[in-house]
Amino acid sequence: MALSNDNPAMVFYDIAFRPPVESTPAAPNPWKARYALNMKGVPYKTQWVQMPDIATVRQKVGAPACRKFADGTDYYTLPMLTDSTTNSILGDSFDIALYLQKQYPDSGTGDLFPSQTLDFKYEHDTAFLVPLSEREEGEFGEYVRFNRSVDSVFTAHVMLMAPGMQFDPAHVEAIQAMFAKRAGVETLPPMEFGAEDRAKLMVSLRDAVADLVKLLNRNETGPFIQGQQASYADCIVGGWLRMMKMTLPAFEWEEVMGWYDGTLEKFYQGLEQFSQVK
Ligand SMILES: N[C@@H](CCC(=O)N[C@@H](CS)C(=O)NCC(=O)O)C(=O)O
Repeated sequence: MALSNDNPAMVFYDIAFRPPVESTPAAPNPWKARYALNMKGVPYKTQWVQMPDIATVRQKVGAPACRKFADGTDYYTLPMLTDSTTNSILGDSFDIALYLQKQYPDSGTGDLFPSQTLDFKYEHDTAFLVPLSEREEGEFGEYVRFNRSVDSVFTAHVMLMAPGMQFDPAHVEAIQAMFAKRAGVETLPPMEFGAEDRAKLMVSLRDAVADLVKLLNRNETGPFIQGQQASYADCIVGGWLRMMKMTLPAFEWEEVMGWYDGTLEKFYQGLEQFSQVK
């Protein structure tokens, strides 16, 4: 079939959650890439993948795993982007954004990696978790470090989000079996924990993002870190806020939106224009 707007050269692979899948994407790293694709305004279509199928789909496309489990075995993840015009396969959200910037330097909102100071640091013992975003710092070191810190702060509070992930009922058993196997147990214990523990974790997250909020407030001309100019740094934060929006109970999400005089709400609303699911 010839390439067209209905059959674009770029295919973006995201994790399928509860149907209708277009209304429920909840994974933060795919969201970072979706924001970047939409900022660039380039044609692409989404291929939805059930979690237990990610490894097979990546292997079929020829994308090596970009994460490892603690025992050293491959951990296949999404997002992934393929571009048939350049025969490219990108298997990591950061690589997708770099690729889009290289291929389409002036499209859409322009430079995804403008030079800027991203001085939010979060260090936490997340050794119990498999690292999400290990990579060489290279040319865009400021963005790499920022990605790592933002991933860490939200990952350290992921227990607020994990119980709210809603999978396709047709696949939920297979998904739970996969998680149990990873944890080395027969059956997963219930993930819910008490209201008091959740409330404590909410306070912990609110305090942990104080410096991130300062960064969001630094330029008063607009909702983004650089004011009116959106960049990949905004996609990184937006990806995690999206996950929270999709998984927290409504009253907790409202609370988050109200933190720090609504800074996070203003930021989140600013990103709405780049949130189309295509
Ligand atoms: N460094 C990778 C991390 C990707 C990643 O961890 N993706 C998660 C979703 S946010 C995933 O695919 N998880 C699948 C699983 O746990 O089976 C990236 O930035 O793309």
